[in-house]
Amino acid sequence: MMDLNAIAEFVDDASRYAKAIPQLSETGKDLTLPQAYEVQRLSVQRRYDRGQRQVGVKMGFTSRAKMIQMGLDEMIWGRLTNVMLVEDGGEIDLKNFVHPRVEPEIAFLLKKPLEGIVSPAEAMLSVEAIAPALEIIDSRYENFKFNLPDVVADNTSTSAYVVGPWVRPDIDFSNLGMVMSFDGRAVQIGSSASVLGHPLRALVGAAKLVGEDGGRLEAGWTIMAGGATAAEALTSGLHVRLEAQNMGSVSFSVT
Ligand code: 0L1
Ligand code: MG
Repeated sequence: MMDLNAIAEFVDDASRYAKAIPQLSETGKDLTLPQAYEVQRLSVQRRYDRGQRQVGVKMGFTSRAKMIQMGLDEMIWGRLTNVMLVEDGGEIDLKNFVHPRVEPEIAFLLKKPLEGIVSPAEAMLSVEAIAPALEIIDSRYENFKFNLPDVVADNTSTSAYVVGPWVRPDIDFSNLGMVMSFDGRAVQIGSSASVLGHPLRALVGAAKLVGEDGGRLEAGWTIMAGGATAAEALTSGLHVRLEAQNMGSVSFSVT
């Protein structure tokens, strides 16, 4: 019998103390996907017990670019807590991370709860605003290597996120250019259409997957649609900026 509580403590400590751990699946802890989501729930519960609260959900592997980069092709989700939010223009400190990477995303702000099987049009009715966003992923596994249950147990690598100015969702955001730059040099260029053909489909997927888990997306939450391009490694001193067509920009620095 696998002790899921012990594994939850193991992955939570790795993230809390920014210490790389061996892949679960390589060290005799081969989880099923439902067990991996249970480990994620238990590990994030440890964060809640330390005073953090859930403020949203992030989707993973919603673009071909991300699937190819990590060699996995199933949509996954993780939990965002309040301490993960970095203010736009703010700083992150490398010492709080193992080997962070950054990827460009679209974020949704919900005004109404959303749950279960919904159409894109129904999902849209719950959206208060959209924003360009950057997710800082930091797999706790050595060499950023994992299989699907490993990454799910590790709260899908999420570690921090930055959200730009919220804009009304009545613009057509199905195919907007996204340019992520490091110190003014473009390092990834993509389109919001890389996210499942339309980022709204990531919100539909979030409602479905979280619903299957017995939960729902809450009003006031932020839903991250998933990386539109491959992620790029962060190093000290970088200034990272995402410019999203018709939406504005978002940035942060690394110290
Ligand atoms: O947005 C994403 O696709 C993040 C996936 C999380 C897993 C990872 O790439 O570490
Ligand atoms: Mg992401």
